[in-house]
Amino acid sequence: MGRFHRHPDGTAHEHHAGDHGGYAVTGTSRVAVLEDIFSENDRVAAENRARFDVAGVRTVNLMSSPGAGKTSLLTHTLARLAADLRIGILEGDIATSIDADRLEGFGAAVALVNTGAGFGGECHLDAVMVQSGLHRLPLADLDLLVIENVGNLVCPAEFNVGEHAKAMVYAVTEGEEKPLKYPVMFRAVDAVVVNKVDLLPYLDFDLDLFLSNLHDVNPKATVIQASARTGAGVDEWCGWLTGLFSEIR
Ligand SMILES: Nc1nc2c(ncn2[C@@H]2O[C@H](COP(=O)(O)OP(=O)(O)O)[C@@H](O)[C@H]2O)c(=O)[nH]1
Ligand SMILES: [Mg+2]
Repeated sequence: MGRFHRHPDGTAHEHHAGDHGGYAVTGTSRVAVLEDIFSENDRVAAENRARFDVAGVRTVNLMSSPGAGKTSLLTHTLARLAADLRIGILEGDIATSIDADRLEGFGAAVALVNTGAGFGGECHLDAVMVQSGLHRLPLADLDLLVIENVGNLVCPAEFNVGEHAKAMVYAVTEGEEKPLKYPVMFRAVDAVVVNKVDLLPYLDFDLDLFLSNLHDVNPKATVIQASARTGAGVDEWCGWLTGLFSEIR
C-alpha cells in the first residue's frame, strides 16, 4: 500500500510514469481497486468505532517503525495504569506471539492478531483485521484499548481502524529527517513519544532538529520525550492516555 497515498477526500493518489516506478498501464485500475479497499476499510472502521463507543472503551492506535519501543513502552504503561484502568491490548504482528507474551501478567486482556497470512505478511493492521481480533477481548469490561500496530512507518498511517486517537513511538536512533520523509505517518498522529532518550549521550542525534522537522509536518502533535529503559516520560505518556477520557474527539 505504501506506493499509494490517500487524499483527504478518500480517493487514492494517481501515479504518473516515473512517479514511484510508473504503473503506466495498470495505474487507473489499481487506483480503482485501492479506492474500493479504502472505502471498505472505512466502513468496517466505522463499525469498530460504534462497538468501542457502545462498550465505552477509548481506543488508541499505536504505531512506529519496528523496534522503536512500542511493546517496551506498553509494559511500563500496564505496570502504571492496569491497577486503576481496565486495559486491553490488541497486539498486531506479522508472526509470533513474542510481544503479546511480553504483555501478559500485568492484568490486561491481550489478544494477538498475526498478519502473516497475507502477501508476505501484511505490513499494517486494517479495520477488518482489528475487527477479527475484537471478539477475543472483553470490550464491555474495558476502559482503554491500545492497538499495537505492525512495525512500519508507512502503511499503518493510511488505515483508520476505528480508533479515537493515533500515537506513535519514535526512537532517537532513527534519525532527524524521518518526519520529512514519512510525512503521512507523522501528520496522522495526535501524539509522538520520542523514545530511547537514555541513548542521547551516545548518539549524534540532533533532538532540536528532529523536533523542528516534526513541528514542520505536524505542529499540533503532543510530543513526549521518554525512555522505556529508564521509565523517564512514562508518567507523561500515561497522562496523555488518561486525558483521552476527558476529550471528545
Ligand atoms: N536503550 C533503550 N532501548 C529501548 C528503549 N525502548 C525499547 N528499547 C529496546 O529496543 C528494542 C525494541 O523494543 P520493542 O519494545 O520490542 O519495540 P517495538 O518493535 O516497537 O515493539 C528492545 O531491545 C528494547 O529493549 C529505550 O527507551 N531505551
Ligand atoms: Mg512490539
